Amino acid sequence: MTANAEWEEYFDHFVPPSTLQHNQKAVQDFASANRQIGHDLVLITSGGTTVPLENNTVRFVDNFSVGSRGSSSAEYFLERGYAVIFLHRHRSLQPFSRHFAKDNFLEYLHLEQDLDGSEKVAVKTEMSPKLLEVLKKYEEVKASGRLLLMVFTTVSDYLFNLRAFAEALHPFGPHAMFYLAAAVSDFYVPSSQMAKHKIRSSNGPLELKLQQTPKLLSPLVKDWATDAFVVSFKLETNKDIIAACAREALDKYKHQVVISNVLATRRKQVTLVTKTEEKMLSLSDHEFHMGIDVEQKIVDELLKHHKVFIQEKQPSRR
Ligand code: PAZ
Repeated sequence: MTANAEWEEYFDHFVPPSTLQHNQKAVQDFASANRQIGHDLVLITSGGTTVPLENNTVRFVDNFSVGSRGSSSAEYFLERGYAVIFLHRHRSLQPFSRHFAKDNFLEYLHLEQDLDGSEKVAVKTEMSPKLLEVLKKYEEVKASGRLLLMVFTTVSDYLFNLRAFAEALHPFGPHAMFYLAAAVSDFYVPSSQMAKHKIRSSNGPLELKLQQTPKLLSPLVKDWATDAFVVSFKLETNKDIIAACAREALDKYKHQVVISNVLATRRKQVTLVTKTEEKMLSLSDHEFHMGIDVEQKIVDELLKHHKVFIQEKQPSRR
């Protein structure tokens, strides 16, 4: 079966999200407005996908991804002047608010008495500097109109959105980057084979047979986003096979960059793989403890590649 036929069959199994057209238009408008004022574009995908087991979903298969990579990268792309479409798993980490995700926000606040004796909520003095720093950046980004948030939950919603957004970004050719950090399920249950209602435990043990999700890089590179700069991520748990897996993906799909990472060390070290080079990007222990994000290094390295890519695609504008 061709990649295209596989995809048509996949999409036939699912109902598109009701917001799809509206969201596609929002991406189109956002991208046009930002390109008009010279911003390059990046579509970041972030977080894990769910695979529902029932149409009225109570149970689903999930994965570990919390959206650290995507949300942190979004901040660095914004800092470097990009306009960011942040397609993320509902309730996963988001740029800026990620800095407080592990905290109980009530611990940032206390009660104060106004002059008239009434109570009001105020920020604790010791919490103020961190809040102020992040809030300032967040407000600036909001005012600049360079961040568009979009959500998904299930693997099929993710794929419908990705295809629609890739089509919306197609007119912007090499100025659009795809930064595919989401952990997308390789398996799914076709909706025709899903139970309509909550599966009853009284029926005994549950046997599941999941179908294989077609690889999205193939149609993305060949059909949906033919002129864009595409960066995929490859995660493995076995460090001995990661380099070969990343190279294999690049050879197979012929996109621009694979970023490989190993589950246990992903916060400190990744390898950026292109047709001609392999470059390890890592944090020293000191950098890690200072709270530096490896995503800063990833984004800075990618921007160099993206710049060259744009120049090569549009030599007359050099
Ligand atoms: O979301 P997170 O920060 O917890 O994890 C990031 C990641 C490991 C999901 C990402 O770096 C990645 O490798 N994504 C692609 C996974 C894959 O499909 O191989």
